[in-house]
Amino acid sequence: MAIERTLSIIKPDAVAKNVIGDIIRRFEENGLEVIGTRMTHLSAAEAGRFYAVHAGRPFYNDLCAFMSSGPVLAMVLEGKNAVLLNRQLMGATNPKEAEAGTIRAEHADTIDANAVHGSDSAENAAIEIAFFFGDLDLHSRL
Ligand code: IDP
Ligand code: MG
Repeated sequence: MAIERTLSIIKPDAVAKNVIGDIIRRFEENGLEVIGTRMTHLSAAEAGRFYAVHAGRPFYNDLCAFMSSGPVLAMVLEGKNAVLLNRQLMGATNPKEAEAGTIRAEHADTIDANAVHGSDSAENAAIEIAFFFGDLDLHSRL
């Protein structure tokens, strides 16, 4: 299994619920290391650029409005198989379909307010990490 990096975002709903610590604990307990963090409040335009891959989808405007509705915590996770492992810990996009014990099953209310973002491939992870972080912001302990 390759060592990978992936981007995680704790979305505005989970920040508002004060469950940042619970979410990061799940990453750490499953062998992922947090190598960079940044709390920010995206503008709608910034959220639109981050989710440009979804431009034109029916939920795009609501997604951009939601992602800019409050502060988020972006972080880079590093570890074995980090992209897929993070997706497994997150659970399905729709929390109603998320496996019990996953972050979305525990903390998400709706498909819009679904607690976390996670990169879906190593290629997209590199693009998404560069959206929030520069090389000097990342501190690998490998
Ligand atoms: P993901 O976050 O699990 O990778 P994506 O398909 O990449 O899911 O969609 C990005 C985000 O857009 C989702 O997390 C969710 O908040 C929102 N979204 C996706 N599909 C729908 C939908 O059918 N209705 C409303 N929002 C959606
Ligand atoms: Mg996605």
